[in-house]
Amino acid sequence: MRVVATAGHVDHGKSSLVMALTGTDPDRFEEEKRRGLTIDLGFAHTRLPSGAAVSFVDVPGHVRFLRNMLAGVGGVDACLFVVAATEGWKPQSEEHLRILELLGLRHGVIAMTKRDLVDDEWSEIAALEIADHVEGTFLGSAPIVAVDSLSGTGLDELRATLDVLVSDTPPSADRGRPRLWIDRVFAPKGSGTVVTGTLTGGQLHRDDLVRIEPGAHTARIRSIQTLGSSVEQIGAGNRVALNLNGVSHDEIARGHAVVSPDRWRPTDRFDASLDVLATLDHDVSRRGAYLAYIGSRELPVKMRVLGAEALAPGTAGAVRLFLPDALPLLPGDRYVLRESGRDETVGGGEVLDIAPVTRASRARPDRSIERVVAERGWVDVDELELLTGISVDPTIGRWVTTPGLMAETRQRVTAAIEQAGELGLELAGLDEYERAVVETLDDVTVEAGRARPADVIDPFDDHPLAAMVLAGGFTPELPGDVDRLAVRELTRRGVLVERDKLLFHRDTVAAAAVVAAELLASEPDGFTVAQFRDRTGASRKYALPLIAELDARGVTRRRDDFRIAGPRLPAID
Ligand SMILES: Nc1nc2c(ncn2[C@@H]2O[C@H](COP(=O)(O)OP(=O)(O)OP(=O)(O)O)[C@@H](O)[C@H]2O)c(=O)[nH]1
Ligand SMILES: [Mg+2]
Repeated sequence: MRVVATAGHVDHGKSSLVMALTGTDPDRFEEEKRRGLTIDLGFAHTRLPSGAAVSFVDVPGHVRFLRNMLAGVGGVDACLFVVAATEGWKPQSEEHLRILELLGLRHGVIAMTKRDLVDDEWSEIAALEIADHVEGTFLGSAPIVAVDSLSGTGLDELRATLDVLVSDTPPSADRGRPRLWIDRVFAPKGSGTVVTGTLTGGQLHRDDLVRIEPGAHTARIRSIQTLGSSVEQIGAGNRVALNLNGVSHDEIARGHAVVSPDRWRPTDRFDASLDVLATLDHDVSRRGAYLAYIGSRELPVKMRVLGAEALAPGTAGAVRLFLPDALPLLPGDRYVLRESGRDETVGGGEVLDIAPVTRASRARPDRSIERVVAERGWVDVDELELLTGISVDPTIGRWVTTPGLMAETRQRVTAAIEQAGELGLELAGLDEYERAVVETLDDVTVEAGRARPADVIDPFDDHPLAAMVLAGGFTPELPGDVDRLAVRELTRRGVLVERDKLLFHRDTVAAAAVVAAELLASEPDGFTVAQFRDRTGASRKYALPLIAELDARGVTRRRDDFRIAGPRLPAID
């Protein structure tokens, strides 16, 4: 499906045309019908001659309801631009076109309505005039179809033109990151909360858990409707109604967004490009009360121009916007900026950085991932994806960094390890990314939580005490004046194991585990301490602590007076 928004000056026939094309009157409210004026968004859908489905979002043309128009056009794929042949190009024809351009819209057709009210010559002139106004914009080569929505003249041609538009407009991209900007909220009696909107970015399924921002409300999708029928799942680029469980209709409103949980990082500030409209008669600076329009949301923002005091009409620059609450945004999202005092559209642009870390005086935002990484030094890959919407391969471990920083960190860590010498460098004292770097160093050995140069032999590896304990096998004897410091270091490294005031070498414990496995091979129901003792030749004094160590390691488990296999029992051939 493609979602197409109407656009154009008040009374030029947008709603009448949607009605003529779909059979549905998009003016939903009694007041709209009575006054013949669209106030809020309307929705209708139809199938084109090719069978392709198209959904219309019908917007109001009156300047007083511009905010509703703005709420309707975020997320649409294309536009049906309406100009009445009788009146020609008018202020909101111009403003709507500017807004659609600022939102990055690329596709559309032009309907010249009220063809029946003018003669042929006027019609020709009116069409030329429209072509003049759209020249150089995304509608520059759009077909202009003359119609009379009341009698139906020209509608077949318009339908055929819409079919071409639909096939020329790429489907809304699926980035595995669904987001639905809510444009309506209902609370039908006895059945949860229903929200509608244009789904972009990914799919939603019945029973999915979703989050609603701002506020991080969690809800479950009870059912999904599109084109008037229920579906199990729905993809990007569709008009969708969701029935939600777990969130009350008074907690959410137009402008909130339904998103997949944990795939978004809501933010209350972002850096963005700002294209200032050439028609503005003053510079744009931080002074002024601004409203930003993003998705279906209108919100008051504070603004800072980056790298300049002000931006002149017709120029482009960068700004930092501060929002009153946190929205799920990504680089590439478009916004429109209006000044509420003067009630005029100032410009708009593209979100560049949803979590700026550089001071505003020095920030030079763009969409490059390299900049995001360079500004942070080391970034977790998942974090980077939340920040940019793009998944990249980690440089090392689960970290992304710049080649320069990688080389510098390798150098620094290598130097620290060399300096630590024989005892080694304690890894617990390093940052997580530094530990990841240690693992890539060739001439470094890591043992018992310490890293040391590979050519340095661990003085504790063949410590005389360890050798003595090992030589004692299952019945190690120790001198009375044992070096406690050495014992502590050797047990900390796992070379020796201390139990019931006895010391065993780790190789002896491993041998005991093999004995246990052998015993269990012939006694699958379990073996006794006596059997273990006979097999190892160790007295109870040694056998009991050894078995206790095996139990503690999960090699064996105790059941009554027997030992049975534990999860870590070694395999024997
Ligand atoms: N004769 C004639 N009248 C038309 C045509 N299209 C619309 N009208 C009339 O023009 C008036 C305005 O039409 P709407 O469809 O409400 O205009 P709109 O653009 O939706 O207006 P807003 O939504 O308020 O901006 C109505 O009285 C329509 O009957 C047309 O093609 N021919
Ligand atoms: Mg209307």
